[in-house]
Amino acid sequence: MEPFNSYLNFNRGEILSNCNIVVRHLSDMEGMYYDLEATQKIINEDDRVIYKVYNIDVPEKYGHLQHCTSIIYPGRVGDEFHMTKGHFHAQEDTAEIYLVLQGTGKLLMQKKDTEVKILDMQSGSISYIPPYWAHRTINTGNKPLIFFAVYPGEAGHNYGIIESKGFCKLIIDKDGQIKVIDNPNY
Ligand code: PAN
Ligand code: ZN
Repeated sequence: MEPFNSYLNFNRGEILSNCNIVVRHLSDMEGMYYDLEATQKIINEDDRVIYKVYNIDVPEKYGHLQHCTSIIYPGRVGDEFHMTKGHFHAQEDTAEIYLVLQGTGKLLMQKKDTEVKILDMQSGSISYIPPYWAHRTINTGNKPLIFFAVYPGEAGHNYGIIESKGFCKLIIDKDGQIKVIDNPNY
């Protein structure tokens, strides 16, 4: 394989070449926000885009490095802030690095024994997600949250555990304050 460049628009988070784009509407995340009524209402109204991922095309193999940007648009579903689905890596012993370019948010991580860690995300923050930690990103601000991620080629994504159980914590807007609460459905 030959070396190559890609180009990132720092303000918009878009990558202009060698890329595939994943667009997640709210309907792609049904059941992941705890307010099911608010979810259904929004899906019926405009099924808004919650986030996009610009993935640079690299072989999903040991030795390579996957890299991408994620853009989480600001907003809430009920009182829960816009967020990614969240996942474990299919190869659980693989880590990841997130570098925030713009916006503010939280990085919610959880191990299988339900130990939880939440890190702040802001422009310039570099978060290290060690092996074995599931991870979800939450936009708690009023601008897009844009971050660049790098992880091992073979990591893969396991969404199933999070799709069925969620995380044990939720991050919500309570009267204009960012609050971490227990997930009532966990
Ligand atoms: C990130 C995420 C991205 C979207 O690139 O894949 O932010 O989140 P979901 O994959 O949970 O929908 C990453 O952690 N890759 O491994
Ligand atoms: Zn990941």
